[in-house]
Amino acid sequence: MTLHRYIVALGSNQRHPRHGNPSAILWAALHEVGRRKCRIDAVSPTIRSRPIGPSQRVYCNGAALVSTDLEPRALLDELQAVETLFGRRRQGQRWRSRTLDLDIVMWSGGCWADENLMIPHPEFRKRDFVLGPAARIASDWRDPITGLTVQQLHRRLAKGLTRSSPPPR
Ligand code: A4P
Ligand code: MG
Repeated sequence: MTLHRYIVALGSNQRHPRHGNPSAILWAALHEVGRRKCRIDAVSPTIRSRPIGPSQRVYCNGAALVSTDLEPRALLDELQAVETLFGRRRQGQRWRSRTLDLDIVMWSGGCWADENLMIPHPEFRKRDFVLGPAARIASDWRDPITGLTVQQLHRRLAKGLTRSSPPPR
């Protein structure tokens, strides 16, 4: 049995009737992930970020380091089950408001690509709301595509060397 390590990005921009505001949702969701064959090794502080895409509501974002023997597809199934448990509806517009989004950013196995899953997450290098939190817990992880560390990617984005969105007002 091999133990794999993952960076998981968390996002929410909608209240949940029981768990409350987006920040509380992220913490409750991590607790739930931790009950599903996953160990939560580190959690970043959460941040508020301006929405990318059609939704108008500010997001709460964070990142976690997860250890598990689950392969990427099996972990994605668990993460999507947690999203559903937290009231996420998948039908309709892409990037609509959501109570919970759990994305796999990177894993210790390098690259993964099939019809349902791509690792590293194809957008993560452009997203301050992913790189900022990830840099707090996994700064020296190396992107297998560019060869740059999370911290280097974050600095490049901050210097405007990668296309990004502005921080929230
Ligand atoms: N999928 C492929 N690769 C991955 C991966 N590495 N991790 C597939 C997770 N899922 C992956 O995702 C659609 C499909 O992507 C999944 O079924 C899976 O098979 P989804 O979560 O169902 O739908 P989505 O989230 O609306 O689409 P997508 O493309 O994942 O959107 P993103 O990239 O998650 O962006 N603005 C701010 N400030 N903060 C945010 O967190 N998030 C989004 C959503 C838009 N704007 C945002 C934020
Ligand atoms: Mg997603």
